[in-house]
Amino acid sequence: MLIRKQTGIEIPSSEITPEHIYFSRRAFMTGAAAAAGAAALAACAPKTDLSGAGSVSRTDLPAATPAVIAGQTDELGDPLTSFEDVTNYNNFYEFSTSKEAVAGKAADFPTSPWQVAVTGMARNPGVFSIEDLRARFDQEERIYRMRCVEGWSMVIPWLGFPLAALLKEVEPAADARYVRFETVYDPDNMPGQNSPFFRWPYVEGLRLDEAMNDLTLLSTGLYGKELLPQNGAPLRLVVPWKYGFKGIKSIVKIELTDEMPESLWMAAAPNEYGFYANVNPEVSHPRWSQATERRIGEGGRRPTLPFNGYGEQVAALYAGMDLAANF
Ligand SMILES: Nc1nc2c(c(=O)[nH]1)N[C@H]1C(S)=C(S)[C@@H](COP(=O)(O)O)O[C@H]1N2
Ligand SMILES: [Mo]
Repeated sequence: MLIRKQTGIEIPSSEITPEHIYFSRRAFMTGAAAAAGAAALAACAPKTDLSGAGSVSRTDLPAATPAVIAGQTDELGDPLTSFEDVTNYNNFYEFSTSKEAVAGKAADFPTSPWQVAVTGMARNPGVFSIEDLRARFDQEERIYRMRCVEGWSMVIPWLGFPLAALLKEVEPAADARYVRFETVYDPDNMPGQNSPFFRWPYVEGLRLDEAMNDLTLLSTGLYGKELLPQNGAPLRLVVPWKYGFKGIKSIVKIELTDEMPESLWMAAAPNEYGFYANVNPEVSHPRWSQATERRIGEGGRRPTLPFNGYGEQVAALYAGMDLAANF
C-alpha cells in the first residue's frame, strides 16, 4: 500500500494544501529523498513576503474586474470571486505546491504556439492549434462554482466551449467509453515536474457521457480575458460538479479510449482519490469532512451541495450507482 499511516506528527486539518503537506511529509518520512522532502516542506512554510510572488506580472492584463462582469452572480445568487483571487490563489503543482506562489512562477510559461492532439478511438482524430479551436468553436461565458477537494471554493466566470463540440467533430468510435486528458510535459519550464513524488504528466479522465454533458467545458479564458498560465493556459478542463482537481490544466492530449484512465491523483493515493470525484458532502475524504467549504473572499463556512449544486443536470448520469463506493 502506497500511503503509510502517519503517527507522531500532527497533520493540520486546515484547508491549506493538505495534499502537499501530506505528500511532502510522506516523502520525508520514507527517507528516500530527505533533501527533496525538506525542500518541499519548506515550500509550505508560512510566507512572510508575498509581494511579487502572487502578483500578475504581465502588463496586458486587466487590473481589476472588467465592468461587464461586475455585479454578476452564479445562478444561486452568489457573487463572483474576485479576479485577483482567481488568478493568485491556484493549485498547479507543476509550478508550486504553494497556492500563492503559482502565479509568479508560471508568469513566463510559454503557451504559444500550442497544439492539442485529439486521438484514440475516434473516426476523425486530429491535431488542433489553439487558434483552430478558438475559431472553430464559439466561446461562451459560463459562471460556475469550483469546489476544491481541500474544502474551499470559488465562483468563476469562464470562457470556453463545450467539450462535446470538439468530441462530435472527431466522432468517437462506437466502443469508446472514456476520455483521457494529459497536461503538457515540460520540466524545463515546469519546475514541479522534476519532483519525484508524482507521476508526470498530470492525467485526468471522464466517462464519455460525462464528457458529452453540456456543463463540461474546455476553457480558454476567464473574466472575459484569455487564460493566464496559472489558470491552465491556453486550454483547461472545467467540470463543475466534480472536485477541482478534475479540471486538468494546459492540455496537450485528449484521447478516446475503452479503458478507465488512471489519473495522477488515483495513482498517488487510490484510497483517497477515485475516478469519479463528484462533489459529495456525505462522503468524507479519509482525512477531512467534505460537508462544508470556505468560499474564498467570504468569512466562515457554508454547506457543500451535492454535485456542487448541479444535481439537476448531472445526477441522472449516476442513476443506480453507489456513490460512496464510486467516489
Ligand atoms: N495540470 C494540473 N491541473 C490541475 C492541477 C494541477 O496541479 N496540475 N490542480 C487542480 C486542482 S487541485 C484545482 S483545485 C484546480 C485549480 O484551478 P485554478 O487554479 O484555476 O483555480 O486545478 C486543477 N488542475
Ligand atoms: Mo483542488
